[in-house]
This record gives sequence, C-alpha cells and structure tokens, in this order.
Amino acid sequence: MELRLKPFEESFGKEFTHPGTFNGQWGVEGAPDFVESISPIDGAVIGRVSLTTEVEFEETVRKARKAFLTWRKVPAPKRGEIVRQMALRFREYKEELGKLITLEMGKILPEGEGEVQELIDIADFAVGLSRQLYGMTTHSERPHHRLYEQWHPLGPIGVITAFNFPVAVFGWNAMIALVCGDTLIWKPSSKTPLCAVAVIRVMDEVLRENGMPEGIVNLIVGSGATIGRRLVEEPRVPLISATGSVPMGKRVAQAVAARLGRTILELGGNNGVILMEDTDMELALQAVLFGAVGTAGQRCTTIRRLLVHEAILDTFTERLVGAYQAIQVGNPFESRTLMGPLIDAEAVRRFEAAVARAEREGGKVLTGGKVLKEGDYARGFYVQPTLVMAHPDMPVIEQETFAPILYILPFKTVEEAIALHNAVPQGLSSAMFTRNLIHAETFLGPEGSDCGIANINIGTSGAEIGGAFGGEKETGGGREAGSDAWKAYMRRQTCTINWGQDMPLAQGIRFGSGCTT
Ligand code: UN1
Repeated sequence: MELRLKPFEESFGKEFTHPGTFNGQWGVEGAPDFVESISPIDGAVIGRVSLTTEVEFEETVRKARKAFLTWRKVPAPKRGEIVRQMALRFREYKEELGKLITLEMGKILPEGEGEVQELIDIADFAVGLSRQLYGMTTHSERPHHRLYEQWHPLGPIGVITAFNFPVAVFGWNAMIALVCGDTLIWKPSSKTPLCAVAVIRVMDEVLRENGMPEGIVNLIVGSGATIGRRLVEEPRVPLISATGSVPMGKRVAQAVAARLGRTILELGGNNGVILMEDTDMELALQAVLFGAVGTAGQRCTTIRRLLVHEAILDTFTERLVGAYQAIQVGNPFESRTLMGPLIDAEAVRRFEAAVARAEREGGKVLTGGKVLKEGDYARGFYVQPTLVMAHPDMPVIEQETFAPILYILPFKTVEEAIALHNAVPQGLSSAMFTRNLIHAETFLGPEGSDCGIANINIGTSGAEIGGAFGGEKETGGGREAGSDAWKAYMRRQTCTINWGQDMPLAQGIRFGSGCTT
C-alpha cells in the first residue's frame, strides 16, 4: 500500500482528503463531516479528514475487542517482533514524518524529526520489554504452596493525544500497549489528524505484512465532546490514556471513574527551574532557551517559571534578554528558525491575554510580548518569545499558558526557592542548576521538588523515553513511556498454587474438621 506521505508534503496549500476512521479498513472517503487540518505556518488548509460517525465508532470498538481476543494470545516476544518491524519502518519514514509534523503542527524541523526519533526509541524500548514483562514470586506462609504474580493483556486501550506531540505521545502508549497484548483506539487532536493518519498507515503496513487480523490498531477522529466522550464512556475500553489540559483531564477522569475504568492522565505542567547562585550560566542559558522557547513554548514540559537567586539575577537576566532578542522566529522549515508559529489563532489570543494579565498584575515585559502580524508572519500564528519579570503574588504564574512566556522570579534562599517552586497546582517537571551537593539533594529529597520529573543541571523538557514520564497534583498522576509504566497497560494477577495434600488456610484459620495447619 502506498503511504501517501509525499502528497502531504507536495500538497502544501492544496487540498488533500482522507478518511479519519481506521479499523483495519479505512472509512469512506469524502464523507460529509470533516475536520480541516490547517498549517500554522501560513494558515493554509492542508487536508480534510472525515469525522468518525456513530456507526463507525461502534464498528471500531467491536473490531478492537475482537482483535484483542487474538492478539492477547500471540506470545509477547512475537508481538515485540512486529513492533521491531514498526521501528524499522518508522526509521525509513523519519524524514517524511518529521516534515509532516512540522507542516501540520509547526515545530521546527529538527524538533519534528526529534519527535519521530522519540517514536522510534519507544518502539525499540518496547521490543526489549516484550521479553521482560516480569512477574514476581514470593514465599507462601503455607507449606507446599507457591505464591506468585503475573501480568496479562488488559483489552482495547483508548489513547487521546494532544496537538503538540502528534506522533510521539501516541507512540509511548501504542508501542508499550502492543507488546503488552492490548489493542488500540486512538483519538488524536483534531488539530493534527494528518500526522495520525500517517502513523496509522505505517503501522497498518507492518501488521498486514505479518498477516495480523484487523482491529489491532484503530483510529477515530472527532471532537472531545462527541466521539471523545463516546470513547471515555465505553465500557469495553478498560483503560483511557489521555494527554491534554487539566479541564479535559478532569472530564475524562470523572467519566471513566463513573464506570470504574482506569486512566493514565498526563495533563498540564507549570514547570520551574531554580538557578542557585553557583549556576553555570552558560549551561543554564542553553537549557533555558531550549526549554522555554523550544516548540514555541507548547510542550507540557516547557519551562514557564525561572526562579533566579538574587546574586545572579541581573547578570543572568541581561544575558537571557540578549539571547531572546537573537531568536529567529519564522517558518519552521527554514534552518535559521528557532521558533515556529503557535498552533492556531486561539493560542495567539491566549498568549496576548496572558501577557496583558501579567502586566496588569504587576509584571514587567523585558522582551517580546507582541504578536507578529506583518509580512511573512501575516497568515500564520506567530508571536515573540517573551520574558516577564514577575513576583510571587501574580496569579497568572499559576496558570499554564501554552505559549513562549517565561516568568522570572527572584529569590534569596533555597528554602524560599523550593516553596515558591512548589506553590503551583501542577507538578510535571522541574530542575535546579547548582554545583552544590546539598542544594541538589535538598531539591531531589522529600521536601524538595513535588514534581514527577526533577533534574539537576538540565532543563525541564526533552525527557528521554527510558524513564517513566508524568507528574503529580493537577498533572494527573499518570506515568507513560519507560521504566515500569507498562504495568498500567496490563492486569495483574496474584496466583496461589497448592501442590500439597492438605488444605491449610491462611492466617492460621481452622475451619471445620477438614482443615489442618
Ligand atoms: C508533551 O509535551 O506532552 O519531555 C510531551 C519532553 C518530550 C515529551 C513532551 N520528551 O519534552
């Protein structure tokens, strides 16, 4: 089957239509209801993807459930072998997929390709994992009894992803879930449906070559309020893994809890970096630039708050302002560009509103703060990377604005810095710059950072797939990607085997004459 990624690239500015439903078969082309994919680079419609209908949804769940019954019986290392082939195929398409991400989402090309690499990395990780889905054994309190636990496939998994990582975050879920023996129903962001179509086509190619049944990997497209709601309320889908905003996560959590289903939630971040007085400024400058300006501030791990020791405040701020002013904003396909557009007009409006609010609340814009509207910027969604000198009493610093706005907050002591750092509702990623062991360990200790990710001398974003990814508090508590995050995609079973001739009861209970201890 032809992948048709090339036409995406060539059709920049032209029309491209594709069904949005896949359940082993693609839905009908040219359905009346569709979502438009708009490139944030110049506002052009680059594709139309049809919305999943109620009938298609029902068929998709049925197929995902049916395929699960087969897929769960395939030995995990064999499932891993199929994922290995997917990893190779993603490598072949790395450049094209990277370009498609840049075209549809607007991140610069090295980041687009980096995102595909993240997909490849998690696939490679999952291949190894497919031979390491370990259970544990322990010692029974009863003679001639064996006690152990094992992990079984869970069922069809619903994966809801955001626009900002249109490929990698699905990959974290999909590659792990596949080796765990689960099938998938993916609802991508309606802002990036073409990336989803492309990834599904690659995976389908490999599944077909291996003679696998239809329904292992499925796609549905539509809004959260319609098809998204159907997915989270669907009792045949035991786990929903959702990435997005805190309000979205609350809606998903409540709907899934109402049917006692499971969730993995990866929601908002409001990530802080603490610069102690012994900060290596050169390192910190590079880390802060990538962390705050990279992906135009649209990572959930983006640095949003910079807590700077007063001893280095003036020097560091001056260097940072200089570096911000040198950042090239523009077309993300151009090699000199460091920051591409925001995703859409609504994101630009939120940027403006946050900057205005920060100023109202007593913040001072040191550089940036403006929407770029002239010339090449006219049709896309471009803003300036923005630095705001802030103070702890500004409520705006508690909110996550998905834009390149960095609030600088001065502090005097490490205790003050950590308290300030933790005083936001979100708890995803965090970092401290220091060469002082005591400060570093304080930050990483139980009274330190309250986040799911805590780093020393690197920024908050750009986590590797090998670690568990996710955060605390309003970030939702879920963990995805590496480490033992796979356990959330399986069901745990505790098994006790009596290989003796007696029927002893646990806790030494004697029950009737037949029981001995
Ligand atoms: C996200 O923004 O939802 O750590 C994911 C990072 C990337 C993933 C971000 N590896 O920034």
